[in-house]
Amino acid sequence: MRALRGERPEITPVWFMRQAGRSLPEYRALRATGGMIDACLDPALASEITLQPVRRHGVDAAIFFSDIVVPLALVGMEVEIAPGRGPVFARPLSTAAEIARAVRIDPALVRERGEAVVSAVSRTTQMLGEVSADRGEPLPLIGFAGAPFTLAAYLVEGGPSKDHLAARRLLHDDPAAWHDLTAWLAEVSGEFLALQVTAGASAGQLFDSWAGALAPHDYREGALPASRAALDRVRALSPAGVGRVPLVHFGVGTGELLADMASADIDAIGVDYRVPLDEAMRRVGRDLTVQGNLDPAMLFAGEEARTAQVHRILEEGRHARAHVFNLGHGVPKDADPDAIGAVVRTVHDWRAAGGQQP
Ligand code: 1CP
Repeated sequence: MRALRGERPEITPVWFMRQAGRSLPEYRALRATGGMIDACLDPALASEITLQPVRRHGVDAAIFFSDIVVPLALVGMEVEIAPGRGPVFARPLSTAAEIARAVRIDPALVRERGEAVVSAVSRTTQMLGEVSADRGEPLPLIGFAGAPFTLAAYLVEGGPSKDHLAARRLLHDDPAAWHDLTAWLAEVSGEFLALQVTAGASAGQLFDSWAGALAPHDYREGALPASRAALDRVRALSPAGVGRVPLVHFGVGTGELLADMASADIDAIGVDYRVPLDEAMRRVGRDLTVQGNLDPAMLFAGEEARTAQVHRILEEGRHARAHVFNLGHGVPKDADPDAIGAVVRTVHDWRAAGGQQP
């Protein structure tokens, strides 16, 4: 939390996107039966899964076990997370008429029907307090939501796609429908993140995983305004001062978008593995904390190569006011959990190994 707020703690903190999930045998055991969305809305299961990587890897934060499409399920959209594939919608929003109908759904339903999310978050923060009783301060829970563009990419297409062509097409073909859709998604997703923060999450991350599919101009016109609106929904809860909830903005393939993404009211910028952190901060051009950015493929490399890359990234992270170590995208499902734990130790031992001299 101190790093997100801009201090530089003696030890660089580390967590991993997708640290909970299929890379862990204990996760696979718990998730052997039942659908993914049902699991997200089961407070006992969701809190236990959130804690699994904390216990195993010794990371410095938990990320709430849920999914970016959960708020859409809460407002009544028929969505399933197909194993090995991702979110699939029974009725994609591919026409202006379908969009016009969908955006009449009241985003407040996320809060009204989100009791399971509230209960999962408060259960999780309580469990985190217990596992970190000897740390002086409780381990933070990071809440999250999907950015409107990334959610629209699934909704318009009806499921995962490689190039998000249907969404990009709608953006150009019917800017008014696109605007209505993303403005509505900003409220739905902002409400989901606000719900987690109100229930006790310490920080929030907006995932715009597929923003890198957009040219900078289209990102600025067609995606950023709705992302700002989603973040502002959370910011309105704790505008400034000690109660300010740090917000992280992350996307993949966003080398050309970093300055625009950083222009939102955020505390940290998440950088994928394609841009070195020092170069990323040059592009950001303002004083933010940086988060990232080990190539997830390095989890499959030999120890020597992996350690060298972790050290390089820690050095590059010194160009920002503070650094939160992470991967450049999520943990791959077949990653070796021991490699993840080894990265945590390398990050935590870096100062002792001669890095970050005063
Ligand atoms: O049944 C399963 O185990 C399915 C795998 C899985 C898991 C573990 C999915 C399906 N979602 C999740 C949880 C999840 N999703 C988390 C939890 C916590 C953690 O990080 O440990 C988070 C933060 C997400 C967010 C999410 N879902 C994103 C943004 C992050 C990213 O990876 O870019 C996206 C794009 C999704 C959609 C999604 N959900 C699941 C899959 C396989 C996908 C991606 C599909 C695609 O490639 O389009």
